[in-house]
Amino acid sequence: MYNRRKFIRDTALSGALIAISKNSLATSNNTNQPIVISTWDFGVAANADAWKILSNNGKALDAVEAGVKVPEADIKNQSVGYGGLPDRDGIVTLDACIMDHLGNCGAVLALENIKHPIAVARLVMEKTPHVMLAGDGALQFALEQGFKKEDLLTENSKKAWKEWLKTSKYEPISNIENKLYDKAAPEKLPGNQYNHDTIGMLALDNAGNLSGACTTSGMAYKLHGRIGDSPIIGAGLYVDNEIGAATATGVGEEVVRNVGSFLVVELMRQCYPPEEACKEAVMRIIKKKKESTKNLQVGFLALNKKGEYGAYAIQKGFTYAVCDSKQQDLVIKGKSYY
Ligand code: SD4
Repeated sequence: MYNRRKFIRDTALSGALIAISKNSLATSNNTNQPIVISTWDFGVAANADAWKILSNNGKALDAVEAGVKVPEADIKNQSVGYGGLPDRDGIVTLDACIMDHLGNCGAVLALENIKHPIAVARLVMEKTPHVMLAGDGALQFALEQGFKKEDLLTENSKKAWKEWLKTSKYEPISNIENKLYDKAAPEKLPGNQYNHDTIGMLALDNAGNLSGACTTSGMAYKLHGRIGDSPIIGAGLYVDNEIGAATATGVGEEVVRNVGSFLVVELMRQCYPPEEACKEAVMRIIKKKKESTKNLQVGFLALNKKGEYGAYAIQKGFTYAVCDSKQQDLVIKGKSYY
């Protein structure tokens, strides 16, 4: 556990030194300027669209919505939005949520046939007195708001699902990123292995406000109706404009059990630097699950009010993308427990 007293003492004695030390526990854009970070390598393209807004003095909320729409619309991305892998019944169901600097939030759960669940989540936040809409109700709301019904199951995803049906073995192999990271070709992986990667995005704008968004097709071949952490405020995403923001990726059940993103933000409130906050949240999972975490992946990503960021995952291979005025396409390998 990061020692708070030590942190305060160190900060008081040598704040400047800590900032430049190799052992510094926070990575920072060091300017308090706008910044956007997001999960995985595909976050680079998403950040680029978010950055168009942030760099024009736009709002973090608009930036994160625009940013995560990129993977949502990407037919090649089989874990978010259009083209996402379906559930065991061959149905693509999408989870998404969004949260702003005022603590407003909106979410859609198990939404079908709408390409941009994040945009619907934002309207739930802005146009209803509710936070979450699920299933048919979410679809009905989306249609009323003018969204078009579309078939989201692409030929590739249908093929992968049919392949999976041959064994129907549901076994999320959660350290799959290791294998991808080791350059295994994703198309060679059996259908049930290439099964997760959510985009979680956190942004700080010129006005010093934070927002976040998280969107996914969830675990591939899940039971119909299964909801992960991604649309659950506090689990897949949390923003507190006084402190910072956090998002999660990986096996959603473990993130929900530990209210992961809220925990990360609360740890930052206790002066944990972002990476240490993410690490402590990962350790909570590891302490409870012990041996069974060997095949489990959960990663957290955090950004604090000062623009400092960090990440930590159970398995190696978790990457995240960072974009600010100095660099637009930086990908960082997150640290990990194993
Ligand atoms: C879920 N957390 O539905 C999502 C999946 C994911 O990286 O993040 N994969 O449980």
